[in-house]
Amino acid sequence: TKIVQSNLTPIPELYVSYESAQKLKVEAADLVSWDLTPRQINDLELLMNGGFNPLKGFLTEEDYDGVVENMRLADGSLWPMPITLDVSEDFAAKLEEGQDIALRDQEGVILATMTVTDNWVPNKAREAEKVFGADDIAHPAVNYLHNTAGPVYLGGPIVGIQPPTHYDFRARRDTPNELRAYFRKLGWRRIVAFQTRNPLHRAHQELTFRAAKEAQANLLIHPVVGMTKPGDVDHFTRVRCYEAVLDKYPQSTTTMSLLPLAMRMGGPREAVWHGLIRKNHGVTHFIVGRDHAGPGKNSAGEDFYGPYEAQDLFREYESEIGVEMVDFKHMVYVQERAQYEPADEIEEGVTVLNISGTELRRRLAEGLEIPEWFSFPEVVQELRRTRPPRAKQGFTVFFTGFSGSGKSTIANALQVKLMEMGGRPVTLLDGDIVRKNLSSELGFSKEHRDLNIRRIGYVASEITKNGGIALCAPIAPYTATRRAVREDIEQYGAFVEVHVATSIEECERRDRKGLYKLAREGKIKEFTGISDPYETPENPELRVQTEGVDVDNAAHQVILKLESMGLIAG
Ligand code: PPS
Repeated sequence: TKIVQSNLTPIPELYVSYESAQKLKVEAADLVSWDLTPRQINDLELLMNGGFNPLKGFLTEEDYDGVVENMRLADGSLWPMPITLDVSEDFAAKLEEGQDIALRDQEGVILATMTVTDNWVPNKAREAEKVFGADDIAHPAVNYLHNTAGPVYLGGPIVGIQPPTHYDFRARRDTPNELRAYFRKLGWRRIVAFQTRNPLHRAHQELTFRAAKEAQANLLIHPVVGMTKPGDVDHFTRVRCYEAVLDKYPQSTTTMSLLPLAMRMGGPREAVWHGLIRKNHGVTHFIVGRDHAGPGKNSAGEDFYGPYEAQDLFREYESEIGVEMVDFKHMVYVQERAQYEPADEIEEGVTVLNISGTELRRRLAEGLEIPEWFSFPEVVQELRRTRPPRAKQGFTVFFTGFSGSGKSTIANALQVKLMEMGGRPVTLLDGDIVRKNLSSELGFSKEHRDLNIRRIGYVASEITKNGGIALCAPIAPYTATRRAVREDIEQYGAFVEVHVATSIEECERRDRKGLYKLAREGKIKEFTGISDPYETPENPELRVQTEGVDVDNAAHQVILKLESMGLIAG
């Protein structure tokens, strides 16, 4: 393929002039406002600064259909990822066709206005199937689509007023045009970009440097600092790691810039999307690896995409993307020669060393050695600062089960046992206590139960983040809500779901509070297990039976689980 030198000219942005922006800000005070979600803020930033060129706003229905069906906008241009403004039904219902709305950040600062030309209810199952390959919520973007994104999409052109504010790493952030200008200034004509959402270790440094040499190009490390996969190392830590690795490249061959992209983990389609975004940022080459932007395993435990599907799709569209693909060489460490070499160039009989991502996390979690051949000491030091060994991190134990199943009793016993051990503060967020304090205004509708659980999850995530132990003991009858809480907490520490599996018959037989009787008589409505659903956890970290088991033993089972997970020192 012939790659056309493209960074010599600026690309179109959606911002108006400073004067118009000042005027618009005042006029927009009268407009109906939408408060953007974190993902929408990421999308909007790249829409406005030209990172998503040729898009001129959030997709219209016609563009969306084309993108979902065959990766093309209505005008035929290649675009693989739906960039949609998802909103609530209530918000969508109050809009008229052609109405201007103000798009605001989470503090209420106006970033843009949008003319709403399209307002529709998308077929999310179809979007999941076509864009991500399966309607399976084990896929982070499909989960987002069904459980976070609003039910209605708005589409229409954007008028950019100002970019979202960032207080972190400002000097490391560049718009597409700023990067293009930088490349022009340095006389860089061939630039290979490396996309990443992970800390860089020696193998990455080797492979990126080799890719640059092979392409006879300069290197742009282009990490994503917007939304990435739940559970990833936070971008603050990663950027400090990247800065350490940057010093390892020969001077003036390599630069780094932070990209405020919200990833979808969409594998092949995502690779094509990444290529288009990098093209807009003025690069000529792009590294696509094995399992590029892979979402992990599906609910059947299999990979969502083949390991080289992303490379294949990229290759197919390479000339249209306008960026040449450099395929990732899988680099491995050869002990005899004390250096990294491409796996496919190694003869038989040599000793190849490797530490997988899982093994690295294990060593960090347990405070074990991480050898210098694997990663740079500066990087390891940063990772250790952020990820102290598990026995020093905060965590949450989340009990779920029917009313009267024994959740609170076991949680109380556990709290005392943990306090006896000492080391970390313990907070018990019992169902009844929470309902008295945090959630006193709530009832037992699905909506109210979800709100209640999300509040508990929020408090538990703060406790976990700050190195404490949170014990939660609500009924928490809905799988999706429990999963959302898990995601909130796993950013900061372990989430240990304990299903207290006392059967509904046994709970009713015990009827400690006399509530089952009232529920049977219809005096309490929406009673879990009697007149309201309970979705049994399928894969809890632990399931405890309480029939014929005393409380002390049940709490001890949890302690053993915590020990086996490395959360308390044995
Ligand atoms: S939920 O679904 O997780 O928000 O419920 P939770 O906050 O744990 O509250 C459950 C306690 O409230 C009492 N109670 C009811 N439970 C279920 N359904 C209905 N309709 C209901 N009305 C009152 C009940 O005592 C629960 O306490 P526990 O400790 O679970 O027995």
